[in-house]
Amino acid sequence: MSLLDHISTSADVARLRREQLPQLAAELRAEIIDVCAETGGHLASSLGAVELTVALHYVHDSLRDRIVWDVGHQTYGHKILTGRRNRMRRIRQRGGPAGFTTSSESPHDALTVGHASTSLAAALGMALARDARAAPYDVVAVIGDGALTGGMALAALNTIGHVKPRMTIVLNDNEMSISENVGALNEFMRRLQVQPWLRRAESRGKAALRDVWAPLAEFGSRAKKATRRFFDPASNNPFHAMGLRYVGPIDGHDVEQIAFYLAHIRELDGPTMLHLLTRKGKGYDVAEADPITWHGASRYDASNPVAAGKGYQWSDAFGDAAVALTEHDDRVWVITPAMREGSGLVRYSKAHPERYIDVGIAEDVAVTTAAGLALRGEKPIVAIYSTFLQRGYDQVIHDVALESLDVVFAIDRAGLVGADGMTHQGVFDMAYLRPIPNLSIAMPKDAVELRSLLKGALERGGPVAVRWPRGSVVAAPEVAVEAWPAVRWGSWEVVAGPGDPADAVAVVLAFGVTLGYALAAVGAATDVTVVNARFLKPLDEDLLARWAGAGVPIVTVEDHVLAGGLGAAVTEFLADVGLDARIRRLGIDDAHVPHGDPAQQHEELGYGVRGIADAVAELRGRGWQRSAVPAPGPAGRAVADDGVLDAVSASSALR
Ligand code: HTL
Ligand code: MG
Repeated sequence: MSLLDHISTSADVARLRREQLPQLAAELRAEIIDVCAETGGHLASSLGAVELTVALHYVHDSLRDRIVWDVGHQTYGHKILTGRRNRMRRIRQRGGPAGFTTSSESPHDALTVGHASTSLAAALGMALARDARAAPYDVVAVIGDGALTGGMALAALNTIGHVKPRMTIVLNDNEMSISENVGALNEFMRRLQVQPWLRRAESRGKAALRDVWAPLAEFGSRAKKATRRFFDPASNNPFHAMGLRYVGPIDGHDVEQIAFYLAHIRELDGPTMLHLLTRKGKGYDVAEADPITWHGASRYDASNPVAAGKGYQWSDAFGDAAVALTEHDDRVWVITPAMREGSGLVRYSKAHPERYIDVGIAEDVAVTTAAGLALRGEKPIVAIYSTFLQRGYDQVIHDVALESLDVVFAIDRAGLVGADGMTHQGVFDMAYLRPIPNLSIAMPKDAVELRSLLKGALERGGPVAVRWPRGSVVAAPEVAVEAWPAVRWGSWEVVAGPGDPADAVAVVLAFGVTLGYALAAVGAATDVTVVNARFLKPLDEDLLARWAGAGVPIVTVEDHVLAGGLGAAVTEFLADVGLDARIRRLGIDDAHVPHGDPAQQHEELGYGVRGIADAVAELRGRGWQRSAVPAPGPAGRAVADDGVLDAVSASSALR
């Protein structure tokens, strides 16, 4: 008999007998493997958290209590147990559930999240709110060992240990971030082994464990000595030093045992950390054997799982360029905040371990470490996703740009990212970087131009951001660094159509992904010019002034929010120099864009091939008509009830 068929909320789990929990865990695991086979997703992390998930729902009620998952990528089990089982076959796809906990998706999801290290501070806030209202619920934060490397998590622990609200912190420790976890705290946790006396009690059975617990939980004076050993297994336990009660480590795949501890901890005052040792990918051979590959899986055949090859990616183009540049100049370094695989740095980390550092999930540290290196004459490249650079923003301004230090920001996943959705969209970086003095921003059209821009950035000095999208690209031919063509800084290039404004009825300014769309939209037309506007800062002011001055209507196209992007930069420049150009700005208009297929979303948001063609037709046919702008939809709305892209109604097809 299937237990899972009868479960759609925590209360259904709580009705089970404790002995049934292992069966539920087994069913849940099988279901997660099936779901990910169809859709891909964060398989290994979710598998490692299966027993924890069942135990949490057995002890806690996710409608009443607040279970705050960090990152939220390990919650496929949680989603299946809380009424979303049927919809899971479309997880991370258009209209399906998000890949992370999302409070607008379900009342069982305490937090909308996707970036790491936020759970502890958010849970602290919830516990404070609860206590202020004397409300009767529990707050449980679940944080991975990787997420615990983030400064925000550590700073929140510092406050929690000081304020001491009643809360449970589950440390889900699988010794892995996406790649192997790093850091001194991580090394310390490896030294914390399951206590021998605890293991003995465990092997004598749950009853013995209960006997051990009873006096411990009471904190009676008689039990104090024994208690100390259990709660403070190493005299220098840093969690204890930070003011937390510490329990563990315990086996994170013994569901009954986890439930047992959770039930007792919720009765205790103050904050308690329960340390679980888990295995990433648990229960699925391929994922256990290679949790890095199966961290984020593409779809697979569940009976014969083989990881899908990805082909040559923009990240690979960057990694290859970085290796070559480091061989060319031994002052070049690469810093990653925990994204070795995603940023294309596996080869680099092996080729140049002495110039490579993974700082953990600590983007702020990545940026300021680069500043320190630059201050001593080195040439650091910070390899970072657009969405995660948001975590190092003050550091970019304050630590790098004020003194115009030689730091290159190698920004990956710029633009819509697809399945990761709303939390991971790389559509803000130009807007937040553009106001920073001394900093250049560029985006290449291909892998050859990527190399040239990186080389130019290092030679030129000062802070430079080079950004590129997620996805595949044609590899650049292997050529010595000396022979990589130089790009004149701040120059745009005409890639199709008339080179003389006198012969053009419109000019499309595009870059990155949208350049391909622009070329397709313009097609065989001989009177429309397409420009690779590869520098957002500095703009190619000469080119702009020439075309606008000749009265050629302009279309700008960007895979980015309109506020503060290319269209904004162009419009501001033209206004400042007194040129009154006809201009349409295509891009994302004031909306959070959920998960989906990026190419489809670009079309729906009005900056795909169709949107560009329409804008050009409009400009060449009837001239500039404000009335052609469609009525905007609800601004800033995110996911509609069915999760379908709501921003379409606010589409920027014509502007
Ligand atoms: N930086 C920030 C601020 N947030 C995220 N989410 C990342 C980078 C990328 N990232 C993940 S999952 C993950 C990283 C680095 C590893 C988390 O390790 P943890 O969990 O030990 O916490 P585990 O996978 O179960 O071992 C995603 O973007 C999904
Ligand atoms: Mg981990």
